[in-house]
Amino acid sequence: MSNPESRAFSGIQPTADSLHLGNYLGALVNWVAFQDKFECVYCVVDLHSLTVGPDPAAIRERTRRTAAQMLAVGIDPTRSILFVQSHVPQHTELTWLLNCITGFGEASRMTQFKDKSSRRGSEGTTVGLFDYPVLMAADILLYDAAIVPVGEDQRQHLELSRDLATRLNTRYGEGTVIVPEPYIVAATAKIQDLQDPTAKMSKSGNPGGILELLDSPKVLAKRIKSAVTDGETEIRFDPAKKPGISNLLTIYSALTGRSIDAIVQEYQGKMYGHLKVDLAEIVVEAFTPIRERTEQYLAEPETLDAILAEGAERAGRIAQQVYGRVADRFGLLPPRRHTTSHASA
Ligand code: ATP
Ligand code: LTN
Repeated sequence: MSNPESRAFSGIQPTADSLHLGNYLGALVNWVAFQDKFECVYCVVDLHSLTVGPDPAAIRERTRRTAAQMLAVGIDPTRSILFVQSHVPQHTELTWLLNCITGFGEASRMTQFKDKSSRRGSEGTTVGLFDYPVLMAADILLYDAAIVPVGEDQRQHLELSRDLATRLNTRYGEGTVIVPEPYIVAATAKIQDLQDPTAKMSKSGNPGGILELLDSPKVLAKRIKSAVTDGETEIRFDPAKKPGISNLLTIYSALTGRSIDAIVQEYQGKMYGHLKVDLAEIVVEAFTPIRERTEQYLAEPETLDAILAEGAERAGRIAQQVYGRVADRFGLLPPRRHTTSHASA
């Protein structure tokens, strides 16, 4: 493998049938661009999704669908490694080692855990949910990743990964693992819910408020046309006072590469409806090829599974080596290959 100093790692949970515009602009677009600069490792983190407990058929289906959409947006399996987390057993093995150096209090301070566990109550909260950020740290450290592109919501988890990496290097010697740097995508990539533009567009949000990559053109157009705006008529970028229109302008700008100022200029004196019709066309144009490519991959599950198998093999080679190094420093006796057979002697 080439220079690990320039390796990037990121992961996405297979928790929905379709990814949405927020995932696309906030994560995937960057992941695709990263391929020109780094050696990239991208993972469908199915083990993480078990913490929300979907049914087995759904998780299997969504794992394939998520991978298919990653390929469809331009993750190139000849340049990057694309694989499924549970196919590489070292993720859970390294998690155990990291568990043993993670403070209980430290893990208890994770805000995502606090939010989710307070909603579920202590009986509904699993040890898996508590351990989620440690598994995430294992994902990253296992590939000697130097850079991790994630959304703002993952900043605290990344900080824990860095703390654990530093602790490993202090306790077990420099070079045990690489301390990863987060790459938090710019604020403009934060996409809001179309029905409630003060909340982020989210899988678990309002179904009418999200634009899914796999939605039909008709549904996409309908959702944009019914996006919540405001009682004024002026098209202007002002996220505090005009969150709905500002969100539509952000989407327009991100998908066309044009500046918000130029777009505002163009729509001066025009009605909201006009902006929405044009934006619907832009979104449909951007999503249609992605939907079609995804459908092709899903129609050929053997091809998709072969790509994931190759990805797991390549990922496994790195993971095995890094895990071996860390386990050795922890003092675990390395397993030796069995050469002479005592059993048959
Ligand atoms: P949920 O909110 O249901 O937990 P999600 O829709 O936020 O799920 P994740 O799987 O948590 O999706 O996120 C995958 C990636 O997409 C992350 O890097 C996250 O930061 C990014 N992302 C998710 N929603 C948005 C959004 N509205 N705008 C920008 N980026 C987003
Ligand atoms: N927690 C992340 C998904 C995730 C991840 C990772 C991201 C799991 N492991 C490793 C970056 C690196 C999320 O919910 N977006």
